Amino acid sequence: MEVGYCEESKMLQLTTQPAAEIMFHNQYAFYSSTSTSMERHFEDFASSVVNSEYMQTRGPFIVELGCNDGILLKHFAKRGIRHLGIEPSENVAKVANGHGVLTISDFFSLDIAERIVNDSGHADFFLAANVMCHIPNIVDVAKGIRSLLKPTGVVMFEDPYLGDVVAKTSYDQIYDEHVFLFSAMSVQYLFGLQDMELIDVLPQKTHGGSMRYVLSHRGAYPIKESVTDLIAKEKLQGLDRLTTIQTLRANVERSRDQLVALLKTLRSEGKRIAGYGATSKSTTILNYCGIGTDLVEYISDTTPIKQGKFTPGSHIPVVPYETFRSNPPDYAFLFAWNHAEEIMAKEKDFMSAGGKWIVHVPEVKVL
Ligand code: JHZ
Ligand code: SAH
Repeated sequence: MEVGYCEESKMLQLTTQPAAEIMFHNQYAFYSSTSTSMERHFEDFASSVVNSEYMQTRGPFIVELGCNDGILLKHFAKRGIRHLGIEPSENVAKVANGHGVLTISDFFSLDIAERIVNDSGHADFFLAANVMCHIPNIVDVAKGIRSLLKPTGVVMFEDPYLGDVVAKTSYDQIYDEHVFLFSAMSVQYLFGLQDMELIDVLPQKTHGGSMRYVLSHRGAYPIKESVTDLIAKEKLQGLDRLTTIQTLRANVERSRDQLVALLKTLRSEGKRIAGYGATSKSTTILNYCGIGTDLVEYISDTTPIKQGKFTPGSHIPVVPYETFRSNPPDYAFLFAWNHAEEIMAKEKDFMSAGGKWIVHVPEVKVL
């Protein structure tokens, strides 16, 4: 896996990516609704759309890209609001259907957008969470969004934010599925090519620091101060310069060395270490740092489809959560660090029995 940075578009991106069909299919391993805090987040997102200042009609049509198990769209379905999810991973789309969510099982593109316009008309809202950053032919997607959106329509999408990755050295946001790490500057550039513009930005706590981007056709709505403020902040942080990314690389290397040293020290003291959450992010940590079963005994995860399998490349067994309860390690490596609050709240027994946490973001340390 290799990362490149474009000084023209200000985009941080993978230079190669596996074919989409290898990653998104009928055995997709990530179900959005495995976290209660994410359930709450998407319920709030839905309410903010329903009560949005950009809502121009009593009968809106809402399209969502990558709706997964329906964590967001089910709130529109429940209210009887016309909606459509585009979700190529059939196993998760089926769960969404079970919640009354209407889906098309396909990869979004300009072609699909035109088909939706023919069949159902233009969209009032185009929503997406943690999926725009997954799609390499992003210019085609932006074209599709432009043709699908009503003249007064609004796009709201959120993804892990480059500013947070740089500030926290959270390099585990870089993995096969994440072809892009966006900033306000790169999003403005991308949609500017389609005569669209960024009208608001809303920082989110999810996934270790995300940004919600609000866009419309150029001139449809005033641009909020939040946009100019964030872009000024990004320039101060250096997100418009390769040198910042080179500093990130040095920080990543330091973080890796500290992490491996900590794990080795603990193991040499005879401590047992197990992972908590077989996240996509952990794939980068394990492979980049060269961590295998010599350091991490197992990884516990509540997702049935992940259990009984092995982590890609590093071959650490993924076990049911019950194993963590019945055979807890001395140290739990929090691979799902973005869910720390939720997890710490439910692991009081582990901690009161002397269990400790290893975290690597924003710094490698033991809690
Ligand atoms: P989590 C995935 O990334 C992949 P991941 C994807 N590419 C993406 O962009 C984001 O999601 C949105 C488990 N768990 O959210 C469930 C527990 O075991 O950090 C999940 O397997 N116990 C689409 O994988 C994993 O951890 C718990 O108490 O990095 C969390 O995955 C909780 C809360 C979770 O995303
Ligand atoms: N929105 C959910 C799911 C994110 S996971 C959340 O935030 O939790 C990313 C989802 O996007 C997966 O379900 C995947 O199947 C879907 N996806 C990937 N490429 C896509 C594409 N080109 N068009 C539509 N959906 C896509």
